[in-house]
Amino acid sequence: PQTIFLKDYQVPDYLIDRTDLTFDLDPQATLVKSRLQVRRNPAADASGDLPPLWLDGVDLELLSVAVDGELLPAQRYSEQTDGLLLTVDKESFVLEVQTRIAPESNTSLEGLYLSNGMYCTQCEAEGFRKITFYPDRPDVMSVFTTTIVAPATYPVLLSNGNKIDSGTTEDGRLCVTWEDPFAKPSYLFALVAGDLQFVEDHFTTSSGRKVTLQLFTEPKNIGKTAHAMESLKKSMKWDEEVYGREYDLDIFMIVAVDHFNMGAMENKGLNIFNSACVLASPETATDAAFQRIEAIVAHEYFHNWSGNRVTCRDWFQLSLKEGFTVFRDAEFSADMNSRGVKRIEDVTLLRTAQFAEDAGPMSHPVRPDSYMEISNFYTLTVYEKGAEVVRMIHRLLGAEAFRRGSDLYFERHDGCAVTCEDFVAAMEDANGADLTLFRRWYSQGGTPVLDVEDKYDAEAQEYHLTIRQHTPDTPGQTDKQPLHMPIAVSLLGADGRELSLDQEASIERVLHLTEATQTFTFADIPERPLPSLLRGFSAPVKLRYRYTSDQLLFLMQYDTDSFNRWDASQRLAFEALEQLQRAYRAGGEMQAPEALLQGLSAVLENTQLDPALVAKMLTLPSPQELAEHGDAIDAQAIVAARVFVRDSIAKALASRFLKRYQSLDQRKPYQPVAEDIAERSLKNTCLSYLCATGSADALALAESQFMRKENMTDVAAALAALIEFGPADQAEEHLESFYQQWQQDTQVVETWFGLQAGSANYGTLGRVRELMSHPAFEFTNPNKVRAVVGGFAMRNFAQFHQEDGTGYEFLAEQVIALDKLNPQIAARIVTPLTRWRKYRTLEAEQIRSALQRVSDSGELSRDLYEVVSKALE
Ligand code: B3K
Ligand code: ZN
Repeated sequence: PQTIFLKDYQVPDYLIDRTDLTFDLDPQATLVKSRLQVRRNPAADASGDLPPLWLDGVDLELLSVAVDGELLPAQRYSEQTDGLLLTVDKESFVLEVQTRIAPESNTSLEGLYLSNGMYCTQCEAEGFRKITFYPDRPDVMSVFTTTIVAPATYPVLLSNGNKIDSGTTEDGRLCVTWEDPFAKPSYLFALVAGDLQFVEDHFTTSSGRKVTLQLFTEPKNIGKTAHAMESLKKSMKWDEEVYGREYDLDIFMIVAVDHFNMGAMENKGLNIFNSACVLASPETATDAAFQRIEAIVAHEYFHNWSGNRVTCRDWFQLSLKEGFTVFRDAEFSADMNSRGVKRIEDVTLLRTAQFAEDAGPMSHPVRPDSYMEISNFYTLTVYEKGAEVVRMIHRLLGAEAFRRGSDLYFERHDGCAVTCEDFVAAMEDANGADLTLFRRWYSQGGTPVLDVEDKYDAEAQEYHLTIRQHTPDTPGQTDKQPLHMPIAVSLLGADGRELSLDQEASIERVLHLTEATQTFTFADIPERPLPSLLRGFSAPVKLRYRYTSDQLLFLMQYDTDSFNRWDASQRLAFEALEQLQRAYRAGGEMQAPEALLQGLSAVLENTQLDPALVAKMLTLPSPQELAEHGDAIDAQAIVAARVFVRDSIAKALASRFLKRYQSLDQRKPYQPVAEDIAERSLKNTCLSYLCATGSADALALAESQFMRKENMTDVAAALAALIEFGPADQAEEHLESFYQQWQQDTQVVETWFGLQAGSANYGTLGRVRELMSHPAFEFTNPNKVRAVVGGFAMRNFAQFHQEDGTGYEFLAEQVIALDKLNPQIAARIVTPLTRWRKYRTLEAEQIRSALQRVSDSGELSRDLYEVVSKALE
């Protein structure tokens, strides 16, 4: 496969002013007629003859090509494996192309495909070329009309924009035409056809436009739509209030689809969602699912401006829309729920998975320089680190200035396809700011490491902080430059209060770090302070400062920044876990982590603290996060150390866990609101620790909670505890009864699969293989593959890393099989095998050889080839 470089970007030779599509739907032979108004791009190089017109096209059967109504003779075009090349003899013309496609055979879930008999599309990034021949690139923006013809068994026929016509053909088929007045790139095109039901609501925008909101599902799921609809209305309101962004069409539709490669897609006016990311009811969905739905509905809605009205010039700029939109949805979720807890969750993901990506073979900057397959670059770096980059701009400029910048960005570039540079320039121009150095965040990859030292000068009453930054080499990038970043700092006095830092008595200062080494001085500091550094995780870095255990305990007790308060608990836990890993490897005795136990005990007693924050502080870093921290990883040592610490906490704090569990077990009607979610999260954290002791009383509590069936959050938490810590025969019974109750519900069955495959105790390789032959398992459904194969390989560290290496072999086998059906999913799920260099020799060799087996298995898709070849390099 070819590598594509950002430096080779050229503007398109031709533009498409109008795109008229007609679909005659059939599972094996859908006829697609396209009529394109083509025009020479005035911005393209005008010297010489008219260049040929290139149209991307993959897996299409070409039926005919006509220009201005005349069928084109074969010598005027040539069909190639990935497109069509036409000779051109005029500046503008109408091109008509007819193709045939087979949605039923499309298992890649890209382009037009069938999910449970429903037609749907996924075009981002390059799926439209599987529908018809087209300049399938985001800088070609066109006004679309779409006509859909289908048998009467598909009463719902949807596409982008407004419905302008509907009727019946002579032979009794249904026919509907949609028109989208906003010019858009092909990746935002969507079509849905099925026997669907919908719920409807309305939203009136700030300027008085009444927007119809519709959410479509298969009939069996219609009762699970309320939460997404509420989330949509909240998002619409929030985007008006916080960003001044109004919705721009008369209708906004969401469709739930069971077979989907990712979470959802922001197609103009017609968002398509993975069912798991939109459907919820208290009986079937956990709190985490409710919150995820709210966030994803918001994310896709926010794309209407940050993505659709202003889109990307090319796919290297993907973070322009994704980083910004993730930042927007994170702020929305923070406003709707607990801000501190949301930040902790996001940073945990970043530290666990994005840092690992940054340190792995696929490492790339927020704006990559090259790719083989763009689908592989919908990454944590582009999304989450990209959002951190936007967050830093927000921090450096301040909220008001940031808003001025975003206003200018939307105004300047409305209707255009632009670059990350344009975004930064708007932020600068609106504020007279200078982000010259800051731009390096877009081009330089890797996770910066900050080393902080401090000095207190009692005589001068001055406190000095010296920060040294360096970013390690990453594939293809060495000798990194210093980055510009905001470091938010407070200084705590001996009484635990923040010291005043200036005349206005500010308690926090944002330092602008721009150099490799820089010293910051705080004047009028009357005592030696304890620094609270990088508050709110103000930059996506690894910060090292030699805190003593006592200092961390102090921060856990007094820091008013909830992120740093939590982070202090994590630092203590890391220290303990790392020490215990060393003891395990040396065959020495494991000592209970006294400081951590002391800190957690105080936290658990503190009823003033947000219970969700307490739950987070009680949660140990995951094995995956511990692995990211280490090198020459010994997987068994990680597992052993973590189990030891968990059991030490469970034993030492058992009576406190019980007290807290009982006080929180209030049996109120379920509501997915922040306060209740917080209580349930602490209650279930307590339950899990209680059960970890293996005591019969504790397991009885879990059993009773499981039997009461009050809501899925409590049921799933109880079931997880029972299968992790309870006797095997009882676990089997509970799993069986759970399945019997919920077998008709796809989302719950996915939860059930995931619970088992991800269980350290229960999810053995043998069990995982059994799950894969369960009648409810479907290899062509990404959610089920993610639940079972992903649950095992990505969330079940203990079993996946069994010493005989069979876990790795199993994953290789699944990846090879998946690649034939769905390359995008294969290329994602192979990730754990690509990290082999991080492990000590034994595991590294086993993992590498599994990866080699994938590489040797025959011709790989471009997606999988890119990931595997880079990992073996
Ligand atoms: N923009 C889509 C992602 C498409 C991924 C294509 N492989 C969802 C989102 O970020 O909102
Ligand atoms: Zn997005």
